[in-house]
Amino acid sequence: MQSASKHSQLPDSELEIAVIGRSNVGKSSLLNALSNRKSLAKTSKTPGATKLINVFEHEPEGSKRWLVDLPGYGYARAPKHEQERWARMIENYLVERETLDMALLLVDGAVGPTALDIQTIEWLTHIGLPYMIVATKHDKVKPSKLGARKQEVALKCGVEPADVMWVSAAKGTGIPELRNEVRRLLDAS
Ligand SMILES: Nc1nc2c(ncn2[C@@H]2O[C@H](COP(=O)(O)OP(=O)(O)OP(=O)(O)O)[C@@H](O)[C@H]2O)c(=O)[nH]1
Ligand SMILES: [Mg+2]
Repeated sequence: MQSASKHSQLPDSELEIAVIGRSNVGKSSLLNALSNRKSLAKTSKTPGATKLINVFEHEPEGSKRWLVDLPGYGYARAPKHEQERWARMIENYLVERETLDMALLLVDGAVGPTALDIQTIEWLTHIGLPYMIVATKHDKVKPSKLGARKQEVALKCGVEPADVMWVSAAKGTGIPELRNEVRRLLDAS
C-alpha cells in the first residue's frame, strides 16, 4: 500500500502486525507467500533488500489493518551510518506506533537463533510488545536435524516448541497455518 522512512509519515491504521528479524531471514519472502503473490514485497539473496517501512493492507480494501514489512537488523556489511539509520527507524516504529499490536519475529530455521535474535526478544519483552516466533527456511533443514533444531529454537527463544510456527516460503510449508493465525489476529476487533 505504501512505503515510508518514518512511521509518522504513514496514514492512521486500526491495527498492525510487524514482521521483524535479521536481514536475509526471509521476511519479504514470507509476506509474498502469505499474500500468495510472487513479488509484492522485494526480496533478494543479498541482505539489505528492504530499506523502508512497507505497509501491506489486509482485506478488504480500506480495512486499515496492516501487515508491515521492515528492514532487517544485523547486516554487518552495510555502512555504519546506514545500519544506525535502519536501527533507529525500526526501533522508533516498534516503540512509538500506537496501533502496532504484535510482532512476528522471524528466526532463520536453517541457522537457529543468533545472539542478535535473543537480544531482540529481550528488547521486545522490555518494551512490552507481544511477539510470535516464526522459524523460516524449513526446507533448508535436514530432516535428521529438524527435531533438535525445533528444540533449540524454542529453548533459546524462551517458548514452548508447539508455539513456534515453522514455515518455508519456498515450499509453502506452514504457510496456510500462519496465514490463518495472521488473519485471526488482524480480524480481531
Ligand atoms: N530455501 C529458502 N530460501 C528462502 C526462504 N525464504 C526466503 N529465502 C531466501 O532468502 C533470501 C532472503 O529473502 P528475503 O525475503 O529478501 O529476506 P528479508 O528478511 O526480507 O531480507 P532484508 O529485506 O534484507 O531484511 C532470498 O534469497 C530468498 O529467496 C525459504 O523458505 N527457503
Ligand atoms: Mg526484506
